[in-house]
Amino acid sequence: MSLFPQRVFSGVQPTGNLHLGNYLGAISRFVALQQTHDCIYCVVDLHAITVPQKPSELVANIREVTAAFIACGVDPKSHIIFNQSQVAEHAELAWIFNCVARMGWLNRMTQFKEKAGKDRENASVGLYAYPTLMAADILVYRATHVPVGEDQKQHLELARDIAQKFNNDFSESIATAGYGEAFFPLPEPLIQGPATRVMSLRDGSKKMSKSDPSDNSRINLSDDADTIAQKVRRAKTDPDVLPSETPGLAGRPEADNLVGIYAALAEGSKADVLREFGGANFSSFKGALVDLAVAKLGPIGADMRRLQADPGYIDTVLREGSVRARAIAAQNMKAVKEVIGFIS
Ligand code: AQP
Repeated sequence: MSLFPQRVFSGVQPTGNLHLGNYLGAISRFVALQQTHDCIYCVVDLHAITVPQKPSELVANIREVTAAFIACGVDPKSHIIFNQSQVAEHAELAWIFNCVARMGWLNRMTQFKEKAGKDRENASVGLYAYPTLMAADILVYRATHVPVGEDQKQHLELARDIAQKFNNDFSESIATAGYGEAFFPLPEPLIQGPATRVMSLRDGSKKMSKSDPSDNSRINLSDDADTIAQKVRRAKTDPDVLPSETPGLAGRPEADNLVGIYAALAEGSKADVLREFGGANFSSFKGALVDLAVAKLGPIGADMRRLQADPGYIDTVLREGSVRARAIAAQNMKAVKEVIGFIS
């Protein structure tokens, strides 16, 4: 049982093409957690520049993610929405964590291997060190819970390892400074629901991703009703009808993916969906999925467009959120410096 007050933190990169996977795996969970927790949601722009970004696109993408948070139902008054680069303590704590984390730990990170690919020598140092910045994002608020998609599980485990090592390395100093046995909580991943890993609509073995060159592989939150309908109707399937029970989805990745998407949008389970659609062919199931996706995502897209038309409002939300986030981060950073032995 953690002695730390419960606090939720999570982030989304402003790298364009925000999609259904980001919504179902992360942002829809952010919304739900507001009922039970204090939440801090961050547009992680420092993470975005680990790969090249065009400045004019980056600024638009930061506003797009902010608009998505608000349009999906995150309340910037009761909780905090801000962009990472306005709170310098993220980068400051990340440096300290670079000195706590071990090379061997980072060498095991599969996302770096996937993103750097064969051109590893040419990848930025930032892309390699991405997980230590992510640990700092969470721990600078001493957050206890982190809603993410399944692809972030390994990075969360690393954040826990870093927190644990910091607590061990500085245990005496932490106790002397009056923080008891541990300064940082071990943050828990919240990977929940039937769509924690939404797959590409074109290939059930690949994650739905912002950077997939095929726009038909994903449903973007900015897609209009016709585009959503077209993409769902063209989604890859197999020749069989839908099974009546979940074990029947084994070995059928595309069917499993579409059923998972339907379940998550309907806020039910895959078993519920198969009870209703077991025995149906894909063309009728896809028709129902189009109706549901348009009903759920249409209003979000429209609200995002309305919000993005007023960049002044979005920038104010981010600025005000940053002031509130910085107040928490600065206090924790001051304590970290004291524990380490810096003079401040
Ligand atoms: N396909 C997905 N299914 C479920 N959750 C997903 N997430 C991402 N893709 C899926 C979750 O969305 C949150 C924000 O992700 P991110 O913006 O930080 O970066 P990402 O994981 O790198 O997103 P992409 O779309 O996959 O981008 P690229 O193409 O650049 O690799 C996270 O909680 C993530 O788990």
